[in-house]
Amino acid sequence: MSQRAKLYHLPPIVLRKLLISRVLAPIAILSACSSKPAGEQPRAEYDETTGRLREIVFDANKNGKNDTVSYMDGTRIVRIELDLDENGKVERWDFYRPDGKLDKVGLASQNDGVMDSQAFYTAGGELQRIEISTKRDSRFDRTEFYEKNVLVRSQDDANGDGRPDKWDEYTARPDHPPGEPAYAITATAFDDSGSGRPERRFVYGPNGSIARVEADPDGTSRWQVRPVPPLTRVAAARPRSRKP
Ligand SMILES: [Ca+2]
Ligand SMILES: [Ca+2]
Ligand SMILES: [Ca+2]
Repeated sequence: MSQRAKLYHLPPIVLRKLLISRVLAPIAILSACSSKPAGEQPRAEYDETTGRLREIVFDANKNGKNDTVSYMDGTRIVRIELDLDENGKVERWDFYRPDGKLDKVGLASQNDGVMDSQAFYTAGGELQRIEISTKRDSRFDRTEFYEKNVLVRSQDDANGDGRPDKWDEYTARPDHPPGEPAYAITATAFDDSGSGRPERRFVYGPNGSIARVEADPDGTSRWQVRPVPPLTRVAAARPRSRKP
């Protein structure tokens, strides 16, 4: 699992219980008490016209300073924004579906309020894919696909035209040495002509060597083997470790 995937696989903060036990209940208690405990208190805001609960601000890490905002539609959680290091910049967004299940999690890799990746989950809570804005410009130009929380393939829009033009396939390395990625790239395909589909493919052998070069110029998905170039090691064949 990549470092980024590990981050996303952190259990989403379960704020439904938290909101009830540590936020909504304390708000009700505090409103009935004359003496208040030290530190910032949870705060609820309501829509002026409908009276519906709209926002709850509270102290998730319990250090006396509010750090988290839960945007609400009545009792339903719509989105939670976390600034757990309290630098004034959100570093994580949890988005919820109308049925209450987690939809996606956004992260700011530089803890600056700029969401540069977002992870999507199945209805069962399994990581499905991560979209990454490699230039941090709100365009998500790389997508990683996961099965059972393992990276299996990815696609990149290297030339920025909105369509993928590079595709990688991966295999798990369950016995990877410490500090090395838990996966290795097994093949890389490129769209050379702008057709929007893979046309040339490198299939890698052990240690990143090129086992064969294939071409599919006609888009028939029948890959034809091409001569292997004399230098059989390429930098692109090495497994990459993406730091979030
Ligand atoms: Ca806090
Ligand atoms: Ca922060
Ligand atoms: Ca492209």
